Amino acid sequence: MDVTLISVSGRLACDGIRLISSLLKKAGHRVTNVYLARREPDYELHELERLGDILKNTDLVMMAVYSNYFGRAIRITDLIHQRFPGLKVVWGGPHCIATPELSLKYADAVCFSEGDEAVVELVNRLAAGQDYLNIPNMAFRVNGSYVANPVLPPFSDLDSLPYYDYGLDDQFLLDGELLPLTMDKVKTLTQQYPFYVPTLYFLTSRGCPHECSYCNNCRYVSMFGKNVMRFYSVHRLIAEIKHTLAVLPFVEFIVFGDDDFLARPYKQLEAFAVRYRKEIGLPFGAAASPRTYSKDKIELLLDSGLTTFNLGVQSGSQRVVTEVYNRKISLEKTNSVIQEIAPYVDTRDLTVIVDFIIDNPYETKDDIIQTYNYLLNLPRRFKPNLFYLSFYPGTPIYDRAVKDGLIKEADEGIFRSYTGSSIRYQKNYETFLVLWLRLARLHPQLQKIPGWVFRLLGSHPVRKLASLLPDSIYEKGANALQLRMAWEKKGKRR
Ligand code: B12
Repeated sequence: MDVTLISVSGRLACDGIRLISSLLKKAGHRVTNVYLARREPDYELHELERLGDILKNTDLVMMAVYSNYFGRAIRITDLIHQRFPGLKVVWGGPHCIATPELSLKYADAVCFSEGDEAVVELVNRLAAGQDYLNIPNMAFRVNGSYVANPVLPPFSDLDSLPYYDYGLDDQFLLDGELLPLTMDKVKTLTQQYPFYVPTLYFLTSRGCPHECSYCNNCRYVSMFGKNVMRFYSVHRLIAEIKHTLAVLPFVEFIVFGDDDFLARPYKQLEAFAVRYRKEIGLPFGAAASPRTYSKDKIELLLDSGLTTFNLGVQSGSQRVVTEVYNRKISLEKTNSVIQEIAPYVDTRDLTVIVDFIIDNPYETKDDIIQTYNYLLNLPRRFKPNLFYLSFYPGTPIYDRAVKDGLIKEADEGIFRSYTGSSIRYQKNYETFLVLWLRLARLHPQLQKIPGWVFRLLGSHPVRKLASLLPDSIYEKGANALQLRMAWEKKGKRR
């Protein structure tokens, strides 16, 4: 069958869609990949019409959808249905796992869990003209109603999967025109926030040991009771990284995108670290939580090229960490991890990025000031990363916000980018302070401001005085700081 795979994500994809492409090719189907890898400005109708050049020769369209690009997926799907009546559009990816029912309002079929087996089965059966409506992990509209088939157990034999498809054959980029993807373009598109060097995102496992209330992993927990950890073998990992680097020789940095890279048992991590250092040798970054962190694990990785380490803290308020985010981690434990890794910034030149979530309507001003104080007490050379809380469907915090009338279901506006947005819920002095402190920590000139100035700004009397001013001032101030950060990021890109 002739399949067109469209990724609507505003970044060049390095996720499941690459795997779907390889799986379909391995099963003997012809696959054309199209990336809509531009975040802004959004695609205009005349650009989307260009897809027609490919779609006129295709038998089936498959689209990978993140919630942030849900609106984009709807526009393309509607356009395809108008221009090519009868051409089926199948959706998959994180948004469909999050909310299959809503996705099926627009798509002809939806993959609501992992697609490794379901996608090949679906395309094979369509090609053979066989009935496909009972394929597990898939949902269909049957006589106008939503019908979801049973879900398969989590796919466990990761080593049996083909390598991700990074080839250039039949790969296109939509950007004004429909452009054949070239190595130069791939190189440019992989140099993005936050590293700005050609970066490969690579996943070594599936699953997550945590159940944070804001994360899509909760959907897997609700389907399976837990989000079972599964690992690629070390042998297989090294082989795939080598293969991918041979295809993308310009890559300078690898980010292991696993939700928690240190969830892998020590012995396996050790085998990986030894072989990685010897056979790959590129600097790499990884993320983990204080729960899986251990000194011996991090030292293994430091010896094999770890240069950037992301630690999720999320809030300086234990109440928010526990009650709002459902993270079973004490801030004392987090602090002890921070103290333990702090020396590596100097001794091993390690960049430590500490993640926090801001603009959460379930925080009080006192919670926010606890985050401010937490940030203030972080070792100076740690880099704070602030994410704006986004409510993704299928997560407990989304359900809570819908119930509390904070958001409307299916409203595209709620899926804001969590890396660069405007303040929506916490238009106050405390949030302004948090954003200001982040800028001060990252900006060389502002780093000279002594600690007592920040402590004074966060003190009770100053907060009391500040609360006399209207919130709109802090909203404008916070958004100006965000813009300033965005501007600096842009500067780095040049
Ligand atoms: C690595 C990663 C990134 C990397 C690379 C992402 C990329 N697009 O290449 C970076 C850091 C760049 C990133 C950025 C963002 N990410 Co991210 N990311 C992840 C992470 C940790 C792993 C993704 C992955 O590779 N998974 C493993 C693969 C195998 O799974 P998969 O992609 O879901 O594919 C399977 C199925 O979905 C299905 N499938 C996939 N595509 C298709 C297509 C069809 C047609 C079919 C039928 C099936 C199908 O089959 C696949 C195999 O089983 C996930 C969390 C997670 N554990 O999944 C978050 C996650 C996907 N990211 C998320 C988000 C929100 C973002 C951002 C929007 C954040 C922001 N800036 O605001 C950006 C957007 C990036 C973009 N593309 O524009 C959310 C998505 C939630 C949602 N409901 O959409 C997740 C789930 C984390 C969360 N918060 O819950 N991300």
